[in-house]
Amino acid sequence: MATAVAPRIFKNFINGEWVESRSGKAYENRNPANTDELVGMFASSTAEDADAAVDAAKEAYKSWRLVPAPKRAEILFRAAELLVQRKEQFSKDMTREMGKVLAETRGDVQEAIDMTYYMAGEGRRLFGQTTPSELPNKFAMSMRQSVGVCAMITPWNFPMAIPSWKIMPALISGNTVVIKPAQDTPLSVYNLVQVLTEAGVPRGVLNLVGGSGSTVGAALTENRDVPVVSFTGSTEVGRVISKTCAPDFKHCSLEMGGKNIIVVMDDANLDLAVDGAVWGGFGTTGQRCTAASRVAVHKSVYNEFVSRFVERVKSLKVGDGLDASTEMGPCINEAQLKTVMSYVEIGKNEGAKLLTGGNRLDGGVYAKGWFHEPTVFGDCRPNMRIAQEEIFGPVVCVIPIHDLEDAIDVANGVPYGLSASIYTRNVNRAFQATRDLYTGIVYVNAPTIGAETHLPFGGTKQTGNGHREAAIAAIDFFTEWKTVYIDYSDKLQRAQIDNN
Ligand code: UN1
Repeated sequence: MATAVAPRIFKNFINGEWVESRSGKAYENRNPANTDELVGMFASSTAEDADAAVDAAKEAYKSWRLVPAPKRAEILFRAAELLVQRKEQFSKDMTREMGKVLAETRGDVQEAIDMTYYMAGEGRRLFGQTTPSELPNKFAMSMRQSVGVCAMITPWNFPMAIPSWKIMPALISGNTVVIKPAQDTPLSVYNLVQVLTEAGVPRGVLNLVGGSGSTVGAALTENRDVPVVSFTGSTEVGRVISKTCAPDFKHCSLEMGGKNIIVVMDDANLDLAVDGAVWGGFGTTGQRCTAASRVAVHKSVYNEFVSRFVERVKSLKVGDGLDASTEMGPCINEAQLKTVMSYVEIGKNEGAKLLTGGNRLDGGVYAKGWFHEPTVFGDCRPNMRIAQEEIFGPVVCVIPIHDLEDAIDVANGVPYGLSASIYTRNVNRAFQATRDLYTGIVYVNAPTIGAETHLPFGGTKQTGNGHREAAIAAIDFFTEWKTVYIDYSDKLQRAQIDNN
């Protein structure tokens, strides 16, 4: 549909200025609930744009690393306050480009606010240790030091929260940043960068380069002036980034796929478990790394749980996330919708029982969007592809289990290890599951989603590469330890040799 107003063009932000890409090209960002709506045109950048941003960040690092951390924190505090003021507008922008419902985009912006305040607070901590030396008249301490230019490649499902998980700890630690937002959701990162700039982040400290992963992302990860790379996205791309970073020993943090599970035991509060499975499975249209795409249910409550769960899922209202009555929005784009549809076919062919959903929603209010019915497969075997592979859409597999040991085997029997949950009223089982679930996050009597910014976020196995985001763990990634010994004895003292 032709629009009377020319679409807004969003440029790159390099060295404190909004500049066009050297390619002179821009791509369209459209609303996944209504593809007639053009959110804006965004720079389609080249490798040279990425390199220019790295050069700016490298230059700015010289002075930014010397700004006292409490002063850096003041900028972050101001940014957090601007985010609070603009929360509603930014949430609407996000729903328009990403599709998730307004309540959830408000949550996403809130998560960025929380992270910004939290990391601002770290500006007056960033603690190291002092400890007695083993030798007399010698002082020993450890302190954190910044690393340099950090490249960030961020996903579309949490368009502001996840960039904030990376930008805020990097900045408070004294690093500079080049961020490449997901092509589907760049506006939210523009909004975040705008706010940080208004709050006083100096030129060159924070740079934004839009475009594809294969061009901009690759250029950033290959650039030898980038010692730190932080990526959230697919395991497939994470593996490529890991290999690119290896020869130069770049610090590389990867947050990747999940195949998370909710375990429902025979003593669970079933109403609560149903609430959790609906929210965990279909919140964000199942497009969370933490989505509860598997629900393992004790055989003695299986039928009861399944009938209540399916009834609830059938009643979910799918639609435009800006409509207050909508409970589940569209898939992010056509490719994602097609992935979902292909997994529905895979599930049927594998013999899983389609209990509800299974179709694309088309026609009428759905005609212009990438909508899919919330879908539940029952009687799934744990080794089915739909129960093993990350779908990243509104598809939940229900798996019958016999006891806790069986549940834990099923839970751990996937290539990923992000989040797991158990519903039980038995404290022994709760603790046993907490101990034995090999994931980065465990919930008891709550779904697999709902991580808070001051606790570590990340996963085991093919979900990650050992790092964690958020919390102090993020500071650990964006700094290096420096151990300092000061000998004031005025003589040579040999550690391990002169101390007996
Ligand atoms: C993600 O799943 O991609 O815990 C991030 C949660 C959110 C973050 C999710 N706070 O679900």
